[in-house]
Amino acid sequence: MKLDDYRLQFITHCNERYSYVDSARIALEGGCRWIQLRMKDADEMTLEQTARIVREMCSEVNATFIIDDNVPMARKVGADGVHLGKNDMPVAEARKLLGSEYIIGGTVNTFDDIESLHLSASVDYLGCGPFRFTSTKKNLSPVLGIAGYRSVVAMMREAGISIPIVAIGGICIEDVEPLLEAGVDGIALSSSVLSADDPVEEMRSIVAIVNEFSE
Ligand code: TZP
Ligand code: MG
Repeated sequence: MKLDDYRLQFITHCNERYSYVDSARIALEGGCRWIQLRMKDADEMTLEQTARIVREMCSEVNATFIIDDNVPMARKVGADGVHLGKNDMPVAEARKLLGSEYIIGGTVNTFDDIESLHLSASVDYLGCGPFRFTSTKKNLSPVLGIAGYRSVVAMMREAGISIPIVAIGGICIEDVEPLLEAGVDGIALSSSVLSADDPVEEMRSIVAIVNEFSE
């Protein structure tokens, strides 16, 4: 993917109003073109069924589709890639299995994490967070805030590391511009869209902010 393709990722979730599939549909309808299917507690069969549906939905609009954690599932359903957390399969091992065509994202919280990923593996983008507290993820690392991203981005530039960095965790529409101004390449979010009165419209507004910033 080129840098502009890493600007905005929607992470699927479910709540009282929406299923995982609904959440992906909302994001796509709102113009987001990068979906991560994240179903932490799902069994393999449910994950596969959902992944096949979301794969199809993404293909219809030319959106990128990646799956959290599960490398074999990404291959099985023809996803475009995976997102790997710190306790998942190591990025280097995933790269061996997937080859160079798949997108691999890795979770980082600090510049040290970024340096070690950079040295040890060919990762396509970094999911760096959390920006602020979020209940979407359990066992959250310390929050970075805007200042945290500024400093991580500065250290990356200093070290000549140019992997796209995507901010994640508790991000609302008001945070998008300040985060991009702080130097991150992209934004990943979930609950602020799903909890909006009109989630499709919320996604549309976020897409517009991101596009305006990229121009
Ligand atoms: N990793 C760090 S925070 C997070 C993940 C998957 C959840 C992001 O979702 P939300 O609802 O936008 O905080
Ligand atoms: Mg994970």
